[in-house]
Amino acid sequence: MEAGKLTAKGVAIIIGDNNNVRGSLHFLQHPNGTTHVTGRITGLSPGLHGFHIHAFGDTTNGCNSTGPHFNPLKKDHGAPSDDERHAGDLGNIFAGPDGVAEISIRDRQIPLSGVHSIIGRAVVVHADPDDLGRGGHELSKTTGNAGARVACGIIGLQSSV
Ligand SMILES: [Cu+2]
Ligand SMILES: [Zn+2]
Repeated sequence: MEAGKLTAKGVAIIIGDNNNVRGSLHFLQHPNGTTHVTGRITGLSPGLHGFHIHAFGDTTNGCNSTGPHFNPLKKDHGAPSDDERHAGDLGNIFAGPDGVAEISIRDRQIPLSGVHSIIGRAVVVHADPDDLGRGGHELSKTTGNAGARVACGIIGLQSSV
């Protein structure tokens, strides 16, 4: 973000790996450091789906090449409200019976500028609920045991004008 500019904006187009999941997400970083993520994803199975920022904006092998959860502070997986969490841990999104998830998430650990910027990384939607680190599964502290990666998109900078 350039000096004097109050906000930064990002956008990600979400596309499914071998399924009909589609969507778009907008990212708006406020001057106080909070980033607001909004958007709509369709084609999901009803219920909760793990929702994360993964480390790499690389979809050469579909969503599997986006790497692990974005974790610049080397912490364990957790809930968005936890101190012990990956920066990329945004919890779950909820799809209604129609398979549509309306998203509005505010978070302080996903800036669009600076050394921990999420620009150029990926948003990933999972098949299963994220257990927020509390499930007692061997994957709870790394991935929240959220299952397969059903869709993803690379976060790009968007014009602030
Ligand atoms: Cu994930
Ligand atoms: Zn995580």
